[in-house]
Amino acid sequence: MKLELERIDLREIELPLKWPFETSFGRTTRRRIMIVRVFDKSGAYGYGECTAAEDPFYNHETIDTAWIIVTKYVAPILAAAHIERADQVNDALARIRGNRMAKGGVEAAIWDLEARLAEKPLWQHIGGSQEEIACGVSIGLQQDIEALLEKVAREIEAGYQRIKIKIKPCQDVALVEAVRSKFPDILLTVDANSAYSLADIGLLKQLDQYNLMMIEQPLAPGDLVDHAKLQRELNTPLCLDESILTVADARKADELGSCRIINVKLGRVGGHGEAKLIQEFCADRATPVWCGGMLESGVGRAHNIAMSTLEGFTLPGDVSASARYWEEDIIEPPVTVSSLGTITAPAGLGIGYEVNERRVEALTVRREEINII
Ligand code: OSB
Ligand code: MG
Repeated sequence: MKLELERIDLREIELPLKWPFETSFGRTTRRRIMIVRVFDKSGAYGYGECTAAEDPFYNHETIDTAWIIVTKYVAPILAAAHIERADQVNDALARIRGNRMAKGGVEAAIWDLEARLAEKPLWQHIGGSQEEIACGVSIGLQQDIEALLEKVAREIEAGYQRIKIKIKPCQDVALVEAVRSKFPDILLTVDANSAYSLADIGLLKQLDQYNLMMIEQPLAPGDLVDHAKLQRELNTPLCLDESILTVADARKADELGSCRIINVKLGRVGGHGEAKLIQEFCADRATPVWCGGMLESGVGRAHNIAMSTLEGFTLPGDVSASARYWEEDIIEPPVTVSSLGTITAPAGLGIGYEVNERRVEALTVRREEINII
């Protein structure tokens, strides 16, 4: 069945987080989220979420830059490309350099649309095979170590299979020491969000004694060479997040030895097409990948679940229950996690969750309709 794209309905919704989320680059208390709905001429539609944040601190994009890219470039380029299948979108949008979160929100919506037209769950439509996915949590920087230990205890109790804690200079070894001594056997990782440089190699080496599953993105996004130098000095595997935007980046990181694990974020890599290429490449190289998170609403979370069912996703991801983020999600039912720390891929068509359109309408602070002509 050929797609005939007609229009994009862009919305910005505001959604307060239940608890602030703090990383080495800043603190988020409420999300401004771009929800993308792409219609085709038959009236069918698909949903996507742009994972750009409010500020350009994780990467260069923001919801505001993404809004411009989608309205001014993505829509007309899709029109000119006469897209007939979702797997053509990634290549068609390659002319737009960077801005992968902007492109990825639309690309994901078109995959959902195509899955619904094919009357299939999205996860099957993109080629996923793991009906159950393994879940971990990402715990932000806390006020003090007691608060951190309490959070870790709560998430372990809930069943999550892997705990990741955020670190930054002066809040690193002591946090890991405290968590590891209280929880000697858990799968534990740390994420620095690029807060260190090679000058910190002595400090980063101290982390080797805590049996961490990985150290995520210690150095700057462009520092593949420095990550390789660091990896040679460490026993703990490095995992790259911010550094990996494309399958070409994954290949370079692999050739250089910059990491041993890759975090794939659907938005950061520009959508399901590129995510699939990265996990295929990594599966060939026996490099484990897992699904990262960007504090998504239910729409982005549902796409993350679908992506996580691809065969290369072998480690627990940062895909966790809606209730960890929101009083009330914008999808029904909300995403829940079993006591074994798993999510079952939904059986419904497309993303497999109903979008609560009344709630989306009530949360909308900006809206724009763009024709794909
Ligand atoms: O580095 O993985 C990250 C959130 C915002 C920006 C970057 C990151 C994160 C997270 C949260 O770690 C993951 C989640 O729970 O969605
Ligand atoms: Mg990260």
